[in-house]
Amino acid sequence: MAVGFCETSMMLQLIEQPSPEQMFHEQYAFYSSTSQHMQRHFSEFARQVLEMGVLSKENPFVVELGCNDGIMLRNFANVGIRHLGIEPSRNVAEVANSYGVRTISEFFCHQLAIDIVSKEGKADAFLAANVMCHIPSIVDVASGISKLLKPTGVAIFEDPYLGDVVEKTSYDQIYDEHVFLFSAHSIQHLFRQQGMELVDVQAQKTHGGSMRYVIAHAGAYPVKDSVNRLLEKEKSIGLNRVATFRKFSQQVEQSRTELIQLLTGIKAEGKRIAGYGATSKSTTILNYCGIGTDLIDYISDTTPIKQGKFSPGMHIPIKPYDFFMASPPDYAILFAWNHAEEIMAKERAFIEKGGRWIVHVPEVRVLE
Ligand code: JHZ
Repeated sequence: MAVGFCETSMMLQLIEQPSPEQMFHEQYAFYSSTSQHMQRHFSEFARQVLEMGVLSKENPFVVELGCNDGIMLRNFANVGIRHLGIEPSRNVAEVANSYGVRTISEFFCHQLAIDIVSKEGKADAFLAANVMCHIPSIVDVASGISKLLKPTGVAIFEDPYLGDVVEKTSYDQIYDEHVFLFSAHSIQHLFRQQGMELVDVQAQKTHGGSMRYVIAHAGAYPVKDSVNRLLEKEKSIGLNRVATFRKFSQQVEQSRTELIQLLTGIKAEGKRIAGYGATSKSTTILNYCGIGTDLIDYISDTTPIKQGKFSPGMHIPIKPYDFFMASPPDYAILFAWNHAEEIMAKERAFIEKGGRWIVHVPEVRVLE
């Protein structure tokens, strides 16, 4: 796995990626609703969309790309708003349908947008969260969005933000599914090609630092100051220059050295280390740092479909949460660091029994 940066599109992206069909299928392992915090985040997201005043009074229509188990669209379905979820991973799409979220299992593209418009009309809002950065054919998707939206419609999506990744050296956001890491610069460039404009940006705390982008047909809405402020900030930290990412790669190497030293030292004292959260992100950490069962005994995860399996590449066993409770390690490395607040709140007993947390973002350390 390797990344490249283009100074024209200002996009940081994977050079190669598995095909979407290899990643998004009927055994997709990530269910968005496993986090209580994310459930609250998406009901708040939906509330904000409802209050923005962009939905038509008559028969509004909201489309969400990659709706997963319906964590966001549920909030529209519950108040009787016409909606459509588009989710290629069939198992999670079935869960969404079971919650009354009308979902089709397809990959979104320009042609699908045309088909939806011909059957259901144009949409008032197009939503996506942690989805757009997964799609290699992003230009085709942007073109589909421009076809799908009404003249007054808006696209609102959020993804892990490149600025946070660079600032926190959270290189674990780079993995097979994350073909892009977006910035305001790259999003503005992408949508201008479709006659659309970035009109607002809102920083989010989720997933270790995300950005919500609001896009509309050019001229439909004024561009908010937030956009220019963020573009200026990105220039000042160099998110539009390749030199920034050369420096970033050195920070990533340094982080790897420190993590291996820390884990090796702990292990040499005869202590047990387990991973907490078999995240996609941890796949990058484990493989890039070469961390296997010599250092980490097992990884605890609450997702049933992951349990009894092994981490990709390094083959560390994934155990159910009960196992962590029954056999707590001396140290737990927080692979789901983006859920730290939620996890720390429920794991007080682990600390009280002498357990300690290891984190690797924004710096490698044992938490005091
Ligand atoms: P989490 C996935 O990435 C994949 P991951 C995807 N590509 C993406 O973009 C983001 O999500 C949105 C478990 N867990 O959210 C559940 C516990 O065991 O960091 C999950 O397997 N106990 C779509 O995998 C994992 O950790 C807990 O208390 O990097 C968290 O995965 C909690 C809160 C989670 O995303």
